Amino acid sequence: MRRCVFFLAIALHAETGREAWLRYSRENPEAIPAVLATLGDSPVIVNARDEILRGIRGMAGKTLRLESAMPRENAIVLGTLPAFPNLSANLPDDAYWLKTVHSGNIDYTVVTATNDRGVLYGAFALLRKIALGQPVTNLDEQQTPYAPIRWVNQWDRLDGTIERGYGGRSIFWDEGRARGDLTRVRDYGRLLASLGINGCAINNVNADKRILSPDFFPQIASIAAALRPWGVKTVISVDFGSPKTIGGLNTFDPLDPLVAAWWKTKIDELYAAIPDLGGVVMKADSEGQVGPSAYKRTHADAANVVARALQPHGGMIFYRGFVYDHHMDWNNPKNDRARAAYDNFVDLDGKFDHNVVIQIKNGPIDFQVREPASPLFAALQKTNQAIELQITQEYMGQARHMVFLVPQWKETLDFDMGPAPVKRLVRGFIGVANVGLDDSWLGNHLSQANLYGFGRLAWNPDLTSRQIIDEWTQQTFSTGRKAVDAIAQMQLTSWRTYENYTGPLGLQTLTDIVGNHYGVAIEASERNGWGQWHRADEKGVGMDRTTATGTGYIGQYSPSVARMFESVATCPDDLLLFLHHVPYTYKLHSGKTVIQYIYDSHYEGAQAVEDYVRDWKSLQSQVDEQRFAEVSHQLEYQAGQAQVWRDAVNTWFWHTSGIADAKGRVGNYPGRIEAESMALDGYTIKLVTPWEGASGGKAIECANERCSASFRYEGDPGWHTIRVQYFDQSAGVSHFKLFVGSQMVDEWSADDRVPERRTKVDSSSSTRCTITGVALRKGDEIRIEGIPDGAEHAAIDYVEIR
Ligand code: GCW
Repeated sequence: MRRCVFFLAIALHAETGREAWLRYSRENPEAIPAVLATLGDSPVIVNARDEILRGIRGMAGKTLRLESAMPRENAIVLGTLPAFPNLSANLPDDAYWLKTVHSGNIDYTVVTATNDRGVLYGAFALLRKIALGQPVTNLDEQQTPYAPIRWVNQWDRLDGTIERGYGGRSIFWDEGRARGDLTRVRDYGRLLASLGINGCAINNVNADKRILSPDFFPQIASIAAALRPWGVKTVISVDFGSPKTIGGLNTFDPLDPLVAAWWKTKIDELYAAIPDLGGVVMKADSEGQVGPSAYKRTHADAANVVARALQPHGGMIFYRGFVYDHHMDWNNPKNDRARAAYDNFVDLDGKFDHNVVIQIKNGPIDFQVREPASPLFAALQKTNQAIELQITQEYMGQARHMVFLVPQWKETLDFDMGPAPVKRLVRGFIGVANVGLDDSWLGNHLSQANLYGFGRLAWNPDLTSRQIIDEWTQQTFSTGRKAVDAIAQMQLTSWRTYENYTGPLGLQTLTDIVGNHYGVAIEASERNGWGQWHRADEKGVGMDRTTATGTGYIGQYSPSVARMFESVATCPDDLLLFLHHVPYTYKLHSGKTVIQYIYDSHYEGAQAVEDYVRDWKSLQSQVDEQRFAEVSHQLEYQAGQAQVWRDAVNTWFWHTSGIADAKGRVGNYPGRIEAESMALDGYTIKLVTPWEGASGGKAIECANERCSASFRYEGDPGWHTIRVQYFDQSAGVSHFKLFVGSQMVDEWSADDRVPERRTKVDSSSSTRCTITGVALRKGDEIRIEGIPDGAEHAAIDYVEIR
């Protein structure tokens, strides 16, 4: 049975996406020597050798001859610096040097570094050059990674599920144990190494206490063994309450000598099993995780007790700055979650041991579509800090929406905090990656660009977004100009587009923050303790975070930044409602009112996604068949979702503000026929909550074996497109048939893979089927038949005819 996807024939061969940007498919690279010599035999160097072998075979169709000494002919030569007595350089760890060495009439392409990992990075860099069509004959290039710490975090649970993971189940864990088959972990190590990422936390920061029980140590060791040959250090997340929960002590007070001794013994045992463990990540006193507040101790006390146990082994602790109270009193206008990280940590500056790194999310709330840079970055001056960026798209469309995050990350990294831009204040880059077993790793081929971009930025944050996306496209899809330009245009505008149809002007992602963080639910953030408030009411909108009349959050920035944010005259429009409460009629710098901007941006955003569908379709001949079809499906779905968001947000603000759209679009949908207004046979009308999640606040549901809904077509005769907006929950696979008169023109199943907890009839499950080229005459009867399955009741929102 067909899914509702347009599927076009004739295309290039199929690819699954599993090779990501390491497909090595370019043809006819320039002259390549016939020999690959490897001076050294560590597992990391051997991987570097095998990668070059594989890459050249893929790109040139040639199998290099392997040698283990300097040959007397042109060759690629791999090894650390001591293997080349005539070469000297002062390279920090992980840096590499690509150098063409002429010796008589022989040319050696030398890939060297101080450490093995640097050689591996150099090998990937050489292959990237070839893949990008850059010259490799006269090389002299040294590259040093910007940040020494370039890690990813996985929020994988030991049962194999992933918190906020959209690419399938865990590659590390299954049913409470490390997987026996760690092939995908090795493949992941390879992807990470190709970007220069050197550490990976393998379990959720909401840590399962069992990870520190002895029977897990061999399991962690098996994962570490899979990552090690790629130069990726294994890291684990640990629970601060462990001394009590698994240690059997009656306390986890960090200042209790018994607790300190427990951590020391435990960490010693851990290092006995995994001698090169990178360290640990800790989330304490946050979202239900226990922490030092239980004993009125500080975060420095908590971090340092573990740091001291790690110190003899060279391990580090990444202590998360994401600490806030999620039971805050909503009625107190001075309360503000955005203040929390700074308020919790600023007085502790200088009190952390040298192997503690405070891991700080880019913004003060939680990976929203737009936030200012966290004020904590400038506040900590005597403390190591790392920036935490979220690759997995939790609030950013959960990989069902294309949102390329590099432009967002760069905006934060480049933001001048007063003392310096954020990127100069951090020595580590942490990306919450959450890849899974799906071939696409992240749930969407286009989302792979975020993992790629994270790694490239951690290596060099001065790369431009355009450079990054072009590199990525050329390696991942095609080197053709048309594809490169079209994909750049799509990806580079995708963040703004997503912001436009979700929450512009600093409103944050107007999503269901107490539920799945996916669908639209504008009031979900209000009247609760979670503190993601936007305080929209009938008079105005926005959080007053000024020092003059608001929560004082703006005062956490250095004077120059605070001055800019405090005054509405100088506050950037993009952050206006994050920092100020204004009436809907307030005029932005463009002269447009806030309310009209909300309306316009939502129409622009939804239209932009329709354009992406069109632009992607134009690439059919440039991209392999499978990925072309999968991305087509994803974008078509996204276009439907963008319209749901557009209508929900706009109607909500129209009802709340009482101010109509000056362009007359909101509440007026030409060609739309609400399901609840159709002639229903078996179907019953259902009120949808929140009401803005369905057009007209209502849908129809079928409680029988089959139901139908029909209406007469009253428009102009001719060829038309019919869009059926229906609900695809995860509870079953309903079936739909569309008839014009007595003729069935299409049928499809509601079997799209929807992420967990899309169980209700609401905006999260809302989706559409587009049927093009239908001939209609005035008076035609259009009928949809719905056949429910299990708990899924073939619900329908509306039909739109264009
Ligand atoms: O964004 C929130 C997520 C939680 C996550 C938490 C965190 C792992 O909704 O799922 O928990 O952030 O970063 O700790």
